Amino acid sequence: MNIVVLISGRGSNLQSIIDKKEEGELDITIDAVISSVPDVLGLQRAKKAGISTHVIHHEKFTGREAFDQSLQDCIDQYHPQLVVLAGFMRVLSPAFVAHYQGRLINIHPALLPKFPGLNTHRRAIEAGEKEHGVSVHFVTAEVDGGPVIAQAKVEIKADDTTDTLATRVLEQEHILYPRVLRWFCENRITLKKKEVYFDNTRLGIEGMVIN
Ligand code: NHR
Ligand code: GAR
Repeated sequence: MNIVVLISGRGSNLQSIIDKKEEGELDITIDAVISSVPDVLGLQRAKKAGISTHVIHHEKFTGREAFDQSLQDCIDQYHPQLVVLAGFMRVLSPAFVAHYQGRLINIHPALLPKFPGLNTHRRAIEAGEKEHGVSVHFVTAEVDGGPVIAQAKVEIKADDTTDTLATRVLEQEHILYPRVLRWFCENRITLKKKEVYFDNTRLGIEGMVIN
């Protein structure tokens, strides 16, 4: 399976995918890594793994449409089967999302539909949640509102800070995203009428819960 990965920063999720591929546990080709921000660590990680990189710097565009069009043109030269958002920080326009319907996924650090958007760890602690975690979902026009494919859960401890919680969630992210990609490779995941199917069984709103 050919994928293109979109990033905006550190790229630790990208690294987890590269590592599983290099361990021979993930039968994918990463055609390219595209960053919306220049000079980020994720670009170095990609180059180190011999992957083509592009920077499409969002600040250089006057509107979201122009940025999204440039991103789409860059992606489409590779004809990927799946486009993978991994710490990608720009909201994508409805036209962009429609173009990749069923083949655009994101990893979001919360148990969706709880805590869409930013600063999820702080918000989960402040809300007094007992558990938190990470979701992989299909991207739709509604930000972090697309159908969930899978989740991993993390207990929130009384002494957790945003940082300690983020660290434990990130550990789960690095397990969950490669696993979901593997399911895609095995053709086990499909999107039909806004619902996710795993081996032809329709999943609930949590998707597959791996822990
Ligand atoms: N685009 C669409 N249409 N739908 C989704 O579900 C998307 C998306 C783009 C990105 C990732 C998401 C996350 O996992 C994602 C999902 C950035 C923002 C945001 O508000 C929100 C959600 C996500 C990513 N970004 C600000 C913006 O104005 C910029 C913030 C910044 O640059 O630091 O685009 O959390
Ligand atoms: C991850 O925690 C990811 O879930 C989150 O940002 C981090 C990126 O880390 N994504 C978002 O918040 C998307 N808006 P990484 O660059 O090291 O993979």
